[in-house]
Amino acid sequence: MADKEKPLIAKKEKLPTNIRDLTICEATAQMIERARRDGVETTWDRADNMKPCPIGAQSACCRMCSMGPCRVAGKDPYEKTGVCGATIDTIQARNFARMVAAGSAAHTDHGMGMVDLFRGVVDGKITDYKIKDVLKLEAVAKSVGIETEGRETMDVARDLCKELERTYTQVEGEIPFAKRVPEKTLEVWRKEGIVPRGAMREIMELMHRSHMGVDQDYENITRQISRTALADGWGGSMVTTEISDILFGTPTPVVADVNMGVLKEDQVNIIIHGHEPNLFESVLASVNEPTLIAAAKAAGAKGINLVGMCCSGAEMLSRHGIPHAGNFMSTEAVLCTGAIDAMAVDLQCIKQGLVKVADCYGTPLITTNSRCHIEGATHIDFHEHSPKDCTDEIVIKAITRFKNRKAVVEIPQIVNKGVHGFSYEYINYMLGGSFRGSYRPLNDNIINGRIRGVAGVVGCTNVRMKQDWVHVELVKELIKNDVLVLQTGCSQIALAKAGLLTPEAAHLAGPGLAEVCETVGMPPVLGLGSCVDNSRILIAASEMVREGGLGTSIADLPVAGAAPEWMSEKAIAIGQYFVASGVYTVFGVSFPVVQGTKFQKHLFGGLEAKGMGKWDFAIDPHEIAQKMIAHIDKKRKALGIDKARERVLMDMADRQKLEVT
Ligand code: NFS
Ligand code: SF4
Repeated sequence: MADKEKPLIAKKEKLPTNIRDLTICEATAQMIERARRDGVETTWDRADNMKPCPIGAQSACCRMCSMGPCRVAGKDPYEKTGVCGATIDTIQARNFARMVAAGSAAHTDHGMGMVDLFRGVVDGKITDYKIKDVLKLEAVAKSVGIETEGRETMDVARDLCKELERTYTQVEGEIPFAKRVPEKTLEVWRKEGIVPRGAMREIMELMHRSHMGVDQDYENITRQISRTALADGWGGSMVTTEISDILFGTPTPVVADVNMGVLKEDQVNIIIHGHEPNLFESVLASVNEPTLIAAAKAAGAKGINLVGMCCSGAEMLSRHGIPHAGNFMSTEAVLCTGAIDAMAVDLQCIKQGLVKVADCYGTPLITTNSRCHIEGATHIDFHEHSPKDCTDEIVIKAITRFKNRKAVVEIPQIVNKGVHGFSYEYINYMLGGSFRGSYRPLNDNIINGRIRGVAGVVGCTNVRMKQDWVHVELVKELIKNDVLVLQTGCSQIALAKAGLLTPEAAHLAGPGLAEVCETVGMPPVLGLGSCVDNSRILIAASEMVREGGLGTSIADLPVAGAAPEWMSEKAIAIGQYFVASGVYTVFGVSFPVVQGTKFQKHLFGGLEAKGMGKWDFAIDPHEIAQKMIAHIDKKRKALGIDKARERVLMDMADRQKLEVT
């Protein structure tokens, strides 16, 4: 019998009617207003007409075979089983498994593409990209045991490429970056039998085991769920980040503009939205082609304005300071400015609804990746061997649209400056100084209590939540309580728009964190890049363990994670690899389990008992903050570094004060 507790879903059948209740992003609100005026349908309209299925939201249905689909929801989910006899726990675990498999496959396939690119560069078959960061190449090579002393860069690169390929294709043994995992954490994984062999193998096995009539023990299924997720976090995603840094440069802090005001009425505006930096890097080269700049000028434009959105946008923002127009929930809205002369997408998080909106405003929507065609969009295939064939054409299409612009242009004049590009390496340097780069000062500040702990606040924005609001409220409360916040993905953009990625935002932090920020000159909220760059958080956590004084495994650290507005399967994969790595992780919106079932309890506590982290769930940002801070304090106590300190609750006056900043 399950506990009779409220289901883990936000009760929102109808969306609020007031646009200001849909989003706190002023530019997006202005564009929703315009879409309504223009009779253009957006996600918000569709969400209003689509009540989320309460059975699906709780993962209480199975459609793994044609004796079903079977629904086992009800007052007591143990009263009924599927036709084959599958229990609620088996059904939920299998559904969760498939989400993790899909999410991990997304990051891992992206990563494998990066290995293909790296191999092409190393073999000299791809000439449009080069190794840009030799220091990073050597550091990564050393971290997996490759000799670098006195060797040619290309020789090291060749060995590294071969070694990293194992992350994907190896069938036996441990993935290369298992070497980076703190020993105690690795011990837990070995005991559980969840050290990933190779990502392809783990994803395949997880798909197999979640097939009808195979693994029907939720605990055993969870083992393979963890193994697969770890193959993503410490494998697919981490390799993606490392190779991207090697080829395109490791980010260092850069001042950049975010929000729709980065669009320019008198320029050719090109938006790149998606996840693969190789496309974006090539478009960057194309927009700097003198012939194309001349063509834009001949068409009457002052220049070409390249702007990013979503994750590859977050990467380009971090690496090169390329302006960013907004996160996932703003991709349709930005088209409503009428100012976009081309939107090129690669893959992941691309709403099919973009086609119609782009059409309404006469914007060419261009797909570029063979994995992602969209009916009604123009497809121009992108190849690393001749990338400019595709990207030059995108620019030409944009110039043509600029020349024939018919849509009335309305650009919300909002720009938020911030500092982005805090890689793991830079945090090392920033805190330790160039001569003794280390995490010692971070650990010391945590031990002496100036910094209470570290939180990763990441992930999507979701139409079922007031866009950006949960992220912003949560982060404000965390920093006010001296918790240093690391960010990636759409969440980072939400906070950038709220002005928190600036050193000046230190005045919103508690006294201890503010002091550290002011001494170092850093913001209290550090932007690390895209979602695959969550691997930078894993590396930072490992380094905190290695530096000493904060326990012996990641599970000992006073750290916590959250994805308060998550929507994609990738987010579930990320959450699971953080949990399996030892991190307490809180998700919002809804959680795909029935409250009170054995599987839910296993995720929300059983794994912690085995030395890993645990999942938790809350919708309200202040409740999420409270849970994260309580966990951080619990860990501080266990480490014996808890000083009597009160949790600061934001009162109304505080909140109003924050709202105007
Ligand atoms: Ni992450 Fe990036 Fe954004 Fe969510 Fe989608 S863009 S990979 S999944 S929505 S943060
Ligand atoms: Fe129903 Fe079992 Fe088939 Fe799932 S696998 S649909 S529970 S009969």
